Amino acid sequence: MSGEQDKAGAPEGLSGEGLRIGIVQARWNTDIVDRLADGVRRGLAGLGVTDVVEVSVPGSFELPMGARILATSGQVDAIICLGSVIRGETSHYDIVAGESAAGIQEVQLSTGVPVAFGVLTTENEAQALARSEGPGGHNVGEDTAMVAVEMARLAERFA
Ligand code: DLZ
Repeated sequence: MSGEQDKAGAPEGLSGEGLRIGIVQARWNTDIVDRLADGVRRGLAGLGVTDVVEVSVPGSFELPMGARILATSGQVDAIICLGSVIRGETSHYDIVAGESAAGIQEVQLSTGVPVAFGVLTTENEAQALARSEGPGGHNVGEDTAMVAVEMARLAERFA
């Protein structure tokens, strides 16, 4: 089982000042996704990011397309995709979760714009709530803020 000790820590002195970060948010399970977005905003603010562009898409399946639109616009340094896919009674869960993850990876590799994966894929709502907590708690959105800033800085260094 994974715990806090498995999380990547922030590199020394990481700062997001001057970066523009895009957030693409799915509108399925909005109660959970809104909590993730709060975590992202907290994380970005803590790293000094003040320039944030926020858009939404219907569901997690559309996150890769939303990310591609932002990535190819040339207007953002990194993107964070947020969604919550909760297992139901059909195989839809696997399709939506798998396509979302594969599509997001494809967008960042093909465009060169970092895209952080902030999509919760859980068995139930309780698991999703436990990963989208308020200040001081576990919030995957907050983690992705650090990922987006770190990867934007890496891309910038070798541009
Ligand atoms: C259809 C669907 C289902 C069953 N479950 C979810 C989910 O748990 N989380 C989510 O973000 N989206 C879900 N969707 C919607 C798909 O992502 C997509 O929006 C539709 O299939 C239309 O393309």
